Amino acid sequence: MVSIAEGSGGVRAVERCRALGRAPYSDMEGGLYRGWLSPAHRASVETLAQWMEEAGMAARIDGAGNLVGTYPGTGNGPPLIIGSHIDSVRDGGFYDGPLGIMLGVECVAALHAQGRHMPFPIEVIAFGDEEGSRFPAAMLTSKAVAGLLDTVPDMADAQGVSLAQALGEWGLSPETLLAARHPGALAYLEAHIEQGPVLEAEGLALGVVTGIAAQLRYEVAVRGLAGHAGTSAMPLRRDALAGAAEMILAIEAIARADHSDLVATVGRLAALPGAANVIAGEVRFTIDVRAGESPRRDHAAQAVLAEIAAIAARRGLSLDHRLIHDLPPSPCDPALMDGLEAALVGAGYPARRLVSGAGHDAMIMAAIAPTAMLFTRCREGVSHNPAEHVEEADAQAALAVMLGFIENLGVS
Ligand code: HGY
Ligand code: MN
Ligand code: MN
Ligand code: MN
Repeated sequence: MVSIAEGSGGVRAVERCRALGRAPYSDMEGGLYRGWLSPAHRASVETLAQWMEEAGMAARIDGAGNLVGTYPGTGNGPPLIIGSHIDSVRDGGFYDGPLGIMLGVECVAALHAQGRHMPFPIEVIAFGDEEGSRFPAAMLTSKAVAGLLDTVPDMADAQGVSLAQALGEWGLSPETLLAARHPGALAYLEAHIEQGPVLEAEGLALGVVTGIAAQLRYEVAVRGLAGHAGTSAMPLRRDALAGAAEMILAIEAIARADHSDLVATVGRLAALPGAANVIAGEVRFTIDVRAGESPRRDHAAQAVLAEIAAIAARRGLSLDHRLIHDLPPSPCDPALMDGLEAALVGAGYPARRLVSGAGHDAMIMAAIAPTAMLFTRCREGVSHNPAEHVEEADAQAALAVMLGFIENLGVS
């Protein structure tokens, strides 16, 4: 049994998340932001590669800009992949993504410290794009690894930098992105902060994820008539921002009325031209709809689209929407869930299974491997926020359970 010194790897994993989170970034004044292929991503990967090599791994950048650490096994079969994402939302927290990567590195460091190798290789992958916070698509780098990308979307970031150009700055290209497909894995394990309040509310450090909710995400454009704020009589206006405001409240009302795990969010909005004395002629916003099953997700999305179209018609506005993200629910593997739960109970923690409302790279990696996810407690359920917080002791507990899981996998 791989034992870990008390208060070691888990504490270091949290400290390293904080260190990465505080490193100076050129992408954004103030809050933490690591966009895929940005200077901040590059700085993080260089640091992370050193930590991987200290843990006994060989580290390399794949064709998608992911950092892949490899630790050999006594056999050369398909590897256990332990991964999560290194990118962040804008003004995000330190742990969403990096915690799962650092704990993967600590698993290997514990094995390496004892000169141990499992019957299978272990790979730790830091995915470069899970959040979709730089380019208008998400999970592109785990999709590349899972072989789910047929073409590379022609898209640019908010500064007009194209994805092809950003790849080129790393010596990569759309061709290397498409070629980043992984040959296949024994299993995929992702440790992640829960990003919700359940474990904390029940006084639990850890939970085993049963599955990940289905997601739909749209970009919407509402167009009216820009006009003078002082001379345009109210009844004659076609105010795109007032219309968007009514739509956003309608979206919220539809989700609230469902009284289920259905959630709908408008997280990004831009009003154009954005001057105080000009009636907004155009508003662009996003809609994110999620539920545990696809039919309820789809039904709610259709209700939302119908309602905002009715509001646009009433107000003399035009409306366009574009689907930019569509993920079905992703169940975790029953045998791996049992293995994770056995390791949890074996380490002295109560078994608790829960669904993930947040999306994860595990949804994508399920295309090439059975998946398992381990949640750590999240203070006050706050995430996608600089106040996001993980306790070192919970990270230490997660590490002990992950090592137990790896042992179980090694003998299974
Ligand atoms: O949106 C999500 O659920 C994840 O944080 N990408
Ligand atoms: Mn995440
Ligand atoms: Mn996230
Ligand atoms: Mn994720």
